[in-house]
Amino acid sequence: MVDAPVAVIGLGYVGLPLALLAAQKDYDVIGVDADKDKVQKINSSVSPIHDEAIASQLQRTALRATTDFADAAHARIIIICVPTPVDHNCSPDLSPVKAACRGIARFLGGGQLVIVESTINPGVCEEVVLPILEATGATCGVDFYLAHCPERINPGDTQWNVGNIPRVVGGYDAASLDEAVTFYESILDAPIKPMGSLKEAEAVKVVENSFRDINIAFVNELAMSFSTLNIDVVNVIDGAATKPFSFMAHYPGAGVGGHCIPVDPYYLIEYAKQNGFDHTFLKTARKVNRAMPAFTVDRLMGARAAAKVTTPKVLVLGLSYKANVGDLRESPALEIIRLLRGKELDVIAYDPYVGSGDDIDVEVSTDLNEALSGAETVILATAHKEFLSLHPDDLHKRGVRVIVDGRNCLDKTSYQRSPLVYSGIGR
Ligand code: SAJ
Repeated sequence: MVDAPVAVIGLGYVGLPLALLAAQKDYDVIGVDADKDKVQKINSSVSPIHDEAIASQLQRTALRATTDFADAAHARIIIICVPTPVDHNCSPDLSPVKAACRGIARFLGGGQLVIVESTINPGVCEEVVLPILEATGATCGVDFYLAHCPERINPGDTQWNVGNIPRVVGGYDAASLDEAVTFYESILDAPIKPMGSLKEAEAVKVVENSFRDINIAFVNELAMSFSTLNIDVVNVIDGAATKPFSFMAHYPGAGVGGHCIPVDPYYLIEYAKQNGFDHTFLKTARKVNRAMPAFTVDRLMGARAAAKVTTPKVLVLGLSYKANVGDLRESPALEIIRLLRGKELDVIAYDPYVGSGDDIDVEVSTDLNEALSGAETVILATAHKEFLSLHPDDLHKRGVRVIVDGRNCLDKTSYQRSPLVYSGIGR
């Protein structure tokens, strides 16, 4: 057993894999989470998330979970992995991070290393985290150390995982940086890049996700433009991607969801604004991506008119924000449903990873064939692997007359040869 007990605060898609990995590397690990059902599941070796690897590791881990911060008082290394969402005004919400800091502040003073993994904008460690941690009299750099190592978990990714993803680390001071790099070197099989400051490490994550958001916005704008020019944007992107350098393919779709990409740019936008800079480009990209659900619904209304469909029922295939995961956060499908209802249409949904119990106010069918038989109009909003083999003849037999391929993941040619009216996003 490594002589440095670890406490992981927040046992979600970031904290739980990290806690399991540290425990696997012979650290004495306790996880703290506010959700007692999640804690109870973990202590019963049941995975609280759809993840086979997590479920398997839980069968053979010494990790313990608790809802009580006091159970983590003995920890030498404390890692904060709580969510950093935005509120309905797209303003950063640091309340989970603040609550986690308040939970651990009273134990500081024995030279602990506090690491923040949650995605935060530059300045949060020094201007938000530090004051809370020092509020009980402890002094950073003397009584405890502080570092930031932004999480890079990619849900659903079978190649990159918490153990092999390269990381960056920033420290409050040299000792904090050194302690954090040493810890991550002891659990990761991946390069670790020390950054020059906490702010540089904070900036890395919001920059890498803003990079993704603006690139998706670029192809989404192309999709809207090429729809009027009758050019297949997917073929054009694939053509551009044959260039072996200086091009990175992204693809248009029904919108940008999840806990990272549509959220992280706002953390930078807001902090820069507070310091006198207006990120017009980042804001424009966000505006383009947020317009995609409406663009998708417009494609649907045009296709219905072309097919002279007047029946009100619409089937939405896919509710989660990303293919082959069951995560509804910021999912474009939910905005699409809201817009469809605004047009007096009746919506039913089917998602193999989401059930009616997932706190969602739409009728969710449990059977794909049954769902397909009930609607003349279909929108594919998430490219789950179960949908990729849908054949137009099968849909036509079930009475489907219109399909909008919101992720351009179906075989356009076969659909265009069928009696169905097919519409993609930019093709
Ligand atoms: N999307 C597009 N077009 C694209 C790529 C994505 O419309 O070309 C949409 C997706 O449908 C989804 C949203 O954007 O609604 C986000 O998709 P994502 O693939 O970026 O998935 P996330 O949100 O899980 O992003 C994570 C991020 N990882 C971390 O923040 C640690 C992100 O940095 C990764 O780049 C991303 O995974 C990834 O590459 O898969």
